[in-house]
Amino acid sequence: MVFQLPPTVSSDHNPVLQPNECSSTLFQTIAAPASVVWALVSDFENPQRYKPFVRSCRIIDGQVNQVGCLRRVDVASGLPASYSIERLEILDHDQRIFGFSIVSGDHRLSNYCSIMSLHPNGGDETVVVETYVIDAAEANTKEETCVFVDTIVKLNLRTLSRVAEDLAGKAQQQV
Ligand code: A8S
Repeated sequence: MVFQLPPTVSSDHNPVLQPNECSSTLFQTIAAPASVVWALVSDFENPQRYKPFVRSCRIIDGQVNQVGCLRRVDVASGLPASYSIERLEILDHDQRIFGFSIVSGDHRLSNYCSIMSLHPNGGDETVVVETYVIDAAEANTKEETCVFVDTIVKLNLRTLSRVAEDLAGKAQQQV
């Protein structure tokens, strides 16, 4: 069955782009209830729960999980960057929409912002949709920038799927 994006979030995943920006939308189906996936995604202070490159994270400004708060994310060695400062932009528990932007760091990603929405898909399955927008990196084409970011986001989504499915499996065993 083809997944249909609900009209309420359709504009979030179809951004209007400036000439220097590029964007991509990725989908991940997860065999776990949306509540389990949302608990992981909405925990702004703990991206390391499902982002394998994140080594540690802490809130450096504002109140945890309040829109506008900032986190400092330290990433694993071997990457072309060591840290990133990120702002919580959207946290909608009713519609299960989460958005953040990257405001600084020692990486080359400029004006990155991402929005994720979760969609129960019958049974205990969830479809996660993530759309990001970013400026084409200096000295790179839009395609090169998107290939780099797609690789990271796909890995995050696959890990999210595995962690959520593990949690859901464990939850079932306890019943
Ligand atoms: C996310 C998405 C991205 C994270 C990128 C694109 C990053 O954490 C990594 C390597 C970099 O070069 C940039 O959802 C940065 O986290 C893994 C440090 C920001």
